[in-house]
Amino acid sequence: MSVITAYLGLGTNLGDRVQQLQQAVRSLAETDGITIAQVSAIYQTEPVGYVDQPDFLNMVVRLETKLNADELLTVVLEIEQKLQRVRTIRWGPRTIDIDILLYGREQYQYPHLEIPHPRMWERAFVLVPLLDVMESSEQEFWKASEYLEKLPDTKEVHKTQLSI
Ligand code: GSY
Repeated sequence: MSVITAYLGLGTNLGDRVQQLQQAVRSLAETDGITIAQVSAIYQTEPVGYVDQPDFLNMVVRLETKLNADELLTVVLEIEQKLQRVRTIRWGPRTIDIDILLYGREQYQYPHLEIPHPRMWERAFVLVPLLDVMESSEQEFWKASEYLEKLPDTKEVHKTQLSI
């Protein structure tokens, strides 16, 4: 069975945000078939999309997994549910959001799962933490820095001293 490197984006802007990030990463680490390789810094970020909501904390996790992409999605959805994800409005506040950003170099376009995540290349709150943990071969493959350089809003992404 092959081991794949995957990158997950985590975001939260309701409740105890650091604790929710902590619990999400701990749950991932405790899952059979997943090994956490690296976690990014935690960034405080201005909301994108629906702007009338609290600031988010965002981070990215690099992991090694024996799970296929569908199994990984199931794990992510279970963790979101366990953390009692609340989402009242589309694009609105949420206790935790976990997105599969990249799964190896695979590309999937299914109704329930799109990888790479369809909006990740336009979002500084994803790309800045992603570059903290992304292997250089993958940065080159995906041209991640080039996407980041084209973004106007990186100043709204502030590195914090928070840790999980
Ligand atoms: O896509 C994740 C949820 N989300 C976020 C987020 O995580 N961070 C920021 N800064 N804005 C966001 N808007 C949405 S929706």
